[in-house]
Amino acid sequence: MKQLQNYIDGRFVAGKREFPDINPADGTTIAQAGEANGELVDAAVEAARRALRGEWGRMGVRERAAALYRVAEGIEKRFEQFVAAEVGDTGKSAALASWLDVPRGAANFRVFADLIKTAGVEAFQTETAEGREALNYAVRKPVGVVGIITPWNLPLLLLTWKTAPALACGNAVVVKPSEETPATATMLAEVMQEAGVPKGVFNLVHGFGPGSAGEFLTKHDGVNAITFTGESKTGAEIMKACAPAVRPVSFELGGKNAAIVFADCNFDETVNGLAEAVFMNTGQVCLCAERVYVERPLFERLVDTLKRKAEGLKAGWPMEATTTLGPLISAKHREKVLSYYKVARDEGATVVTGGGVPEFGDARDHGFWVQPTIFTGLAEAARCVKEEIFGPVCHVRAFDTEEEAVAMANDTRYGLAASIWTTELNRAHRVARQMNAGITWVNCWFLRDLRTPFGGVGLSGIGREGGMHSLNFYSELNNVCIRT
Ligand code: NAD
Ligand code: 6OH
Repeated sequence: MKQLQNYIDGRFVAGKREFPDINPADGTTIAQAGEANGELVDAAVEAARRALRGEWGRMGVRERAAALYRVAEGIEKRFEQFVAAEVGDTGKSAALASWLDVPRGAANFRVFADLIKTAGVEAFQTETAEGREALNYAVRKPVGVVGIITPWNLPLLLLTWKTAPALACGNAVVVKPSEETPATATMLAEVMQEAGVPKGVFNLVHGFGPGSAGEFLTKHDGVNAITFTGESKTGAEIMKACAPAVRPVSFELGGKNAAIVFADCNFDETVNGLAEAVFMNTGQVCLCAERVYVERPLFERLVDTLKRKAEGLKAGWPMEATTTLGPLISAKHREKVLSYYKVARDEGATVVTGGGVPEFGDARDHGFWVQPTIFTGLAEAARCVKEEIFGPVCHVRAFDTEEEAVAMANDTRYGLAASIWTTELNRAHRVARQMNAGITWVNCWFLRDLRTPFGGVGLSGIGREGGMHSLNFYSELNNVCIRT
């Protein structure tokens, strides 16, 4: 059986205990990962601190950027292997991993290498009271050792989204991928080694959250900042762990995202967009729309067409070209999603389609599949309209006025992403500006430009990453003021 090891100080190191890496498509164990205990997390942090004092700490921007380009090339050279590893860990289709996860893994390194080479700093000329002048300019310095903790839904994409800018800024990192998806992170360590990234710059520890590598990392005195993507309640725990040392955090957390569909939308484009926004990656994208608000004249037609889209999804083996829907990540997550399917029915929902578990009559029956599901008829206060489910599911509700739609969309403690579907330009601008969200898409969804601010409000996160926002989190600015 394949062993997935930690990567510390440029060497692969076995864990102190092993845990299984399970394929969600059929429940089989595909590898064993070695959990890092406190001692190994200490070793990883110390290696990172040494790297900052060594060759890496002295390296100029151009040389650092060159290392990041080599990492991007290393991912691309092993493209098919990365796809297979991501597919094995998540059950997502090879088509999706080839289109989204793996290309973004490489793109993240290229984009931040480009950016760090061209990033300027602020400078101000200041007149003093006595008529002299001062020149102020900010010097960008690494924060130090950055702890990076990521979830299982887009494993390589999210790990590299944080690792690339952290390294671009000259930090050393200790990454802790989700225990559900250890494979592509381990391959990334191999790529780092092959790309000649100096030892200790990129360290990988495997394990869980509480009482394991995740918690050890967040509480470690040698870590200068934590960046985390995952559930809001985990974010709260990490914040507590970081509080005593006032360690800065950057959080990309959950969502309960709304889509607002106006009767003047381009119908076909809208339904195709919504089908992606609700069901992509089996609904396991923080940006997925779980609440769809539709202007009343379009309600029945939209529900009916979205239902046909849901029923047309092909829950298949990941490597089959026709597959458009994968399983959920784990038995535990399926229990959670199914419990929400039940809660919805108990709360009086109409089940338009789905609501259960598909039967295959083959090994997939041991995997963690659920049917894509659409509900209508719930009150806005219902749990399934308020709480993040993180599955292939949405609730659709009719609205009569723009004001009502905006009010319902914004009535959430989350605030990550919204989408608006309309062909009326003024309305698009007017409604977009009112969205209580970090990201608002108009007539599209999950269309990314990596230079843009990315993050959420409320329970959806703290801070923004993307472009200069990432560089600003992963660096400290030292303002130099010179009186001339
Ligand atoms: P999770 O919070 O359970 O786990 C995320 C990571 O945190 C894992 O690596 C886990 O081991 C670690 N962890 C758990 N408890 C910890 C602790 N006490 N201390 C330190 N580390 C700990 O999230 P998940 O189930 O892996 O992912 C799904 C969630 O992630 C959803 O809520 C989803 O919305 C959110 N998400 C958000 C974004 C975003 O950009 N906003 C992106 C992807 C996923
Ligand atoms: C959440 O599941 C998706 C997050 C996506 C990004 O962080 C990104 O940069 O596209």
